[in-house]
Amino acid sequence: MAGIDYGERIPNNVSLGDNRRLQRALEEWQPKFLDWWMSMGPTGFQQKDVYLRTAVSVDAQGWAQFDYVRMPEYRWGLFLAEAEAGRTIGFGDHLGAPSWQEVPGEYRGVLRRLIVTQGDTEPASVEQQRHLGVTCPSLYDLRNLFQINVEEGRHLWAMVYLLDAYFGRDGREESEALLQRRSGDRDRPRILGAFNEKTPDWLSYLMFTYFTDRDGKYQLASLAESGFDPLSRTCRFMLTEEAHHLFVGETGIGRVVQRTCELMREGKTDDVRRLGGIDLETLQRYINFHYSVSLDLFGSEVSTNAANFYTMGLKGRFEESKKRDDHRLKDATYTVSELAGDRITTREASALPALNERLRDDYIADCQRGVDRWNQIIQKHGIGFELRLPNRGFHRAIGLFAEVKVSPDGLVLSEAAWDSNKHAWLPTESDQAYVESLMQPVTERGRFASWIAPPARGVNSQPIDFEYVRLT
Ligand code: BYC
Repeated sequence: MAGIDYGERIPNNVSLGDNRRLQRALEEWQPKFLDWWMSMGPTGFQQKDVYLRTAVSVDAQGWAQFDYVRMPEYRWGLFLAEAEAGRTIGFGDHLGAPSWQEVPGEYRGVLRRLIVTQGDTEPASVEQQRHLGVTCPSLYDLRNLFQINVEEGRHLWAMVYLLDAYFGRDGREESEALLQRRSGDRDRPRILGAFNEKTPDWLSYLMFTYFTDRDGKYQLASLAESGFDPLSRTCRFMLTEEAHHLFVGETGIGRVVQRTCELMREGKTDDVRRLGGIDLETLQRYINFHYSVSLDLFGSEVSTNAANFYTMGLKGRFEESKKRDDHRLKDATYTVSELAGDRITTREASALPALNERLRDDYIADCQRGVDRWNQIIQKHGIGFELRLPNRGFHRAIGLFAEVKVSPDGLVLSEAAWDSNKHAWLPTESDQAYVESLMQPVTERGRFASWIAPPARGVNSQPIDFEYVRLT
């Protein structure tokens, strides 16, 4: 990349053109990223023109430029939200001190671990989604998939920027390792559980963008509060992109619900599988699965790691600055779940180690809002069915509930009771086979697969039948 115009090739607002050390690190990393993108990124469409949004600056005009781009030529940029003059640390032991512009030496390892964990999820999701393009339900959906994929790639760049610019040699090693772990690989798995699950079909993908990307929103918002200013600014800009991913999930599942209801009404039947739709019971089982694996992403209910991240000033609460308390929480308490025999109860715990649970509570309330909107669609069709979030203890692998079996209604069950009921609560092999059978590509402009309604509007004021991906 010697002699290149960095502003053109790698749009940025981090003065990349003046930073030789960072240039050298990226010169080494960028070709490896491209190799990873070509071998682990979207299969089959790398040479197609896709109508994509590219961020070329952080202001209102520059952050969302739309044009046809081939994905390997996407300009992955490095952006931080504008600096806030005089920003101070908003919580923990360093409350009120100037925010750090360099890595605080005593917290170096912990901070690096947080950044690596965040960074690891980004390429993981691209790997999980790489085979979806060939079974797209429409050109509109195909384009949205690729938009998300390139932006997850950019979010990886964002974390690699922090590692390369602020952590020296060990940061560069971590940047490489981010390209070496693989989702679902037995020997080199991705760090967090949900990112090693398969995303084999478009229903799973829409659920993932609703539930798992929403964990991203809450984790990024907590990191955006960080006393380490470059992390805060990076995450603030990432959140602007994240909104589109959540939109794809919420409207996507809403469109599936809409289509199912239309088929139920038109066919005067609950058996929409006969008509090429996805029945509401199957949707409920997919919700149960994706919601529960996403709840695990918040970690244990009581976690000294979480307390330390906060006390050190590295990771705050969701909307920390809007909260009216002492922002230190040494004497505060918070309600967490507890197992009392076969019942789930609550108890007051110290607030600091309960921070994961608090963030999970914020997340749960947000998840419920979308479910309510899907239920409104069902109600409008006069159908007596309600989608629900299962109890937080259902199907968990991390924390208090990992050791027990809990029904969607929150009853602690024997292994036998769980085994005889789980097929009613989680996607079965036959559900998966049915959903897979629906995954036939629809690539004609303006047409949509049988199981999903068209969106209310197109991308960037384009019509719904716009050629979002040029396949010829
Ligand atoms: N799977 O004290 P604990 C996104 C580990 S998503 C596997 O309970 P802690 C995106 C944990 O690492 C947002 N392991 O948890 C979405 C720890 O291991 P060590 C990603 C897990 O540390 C869609 C041990 O268990 N960002 O952006 O308080 C598409 C004890 O853990 C899991 C972040 O997560 C799990 N689910 O909290 C694309 C933010 N849970 O350290 C992108 C950064 C826990 O003892 N990460 N463990 O070896 C964090 O803040 C924290 O690491 C966690 C865990 C909240 C994840």
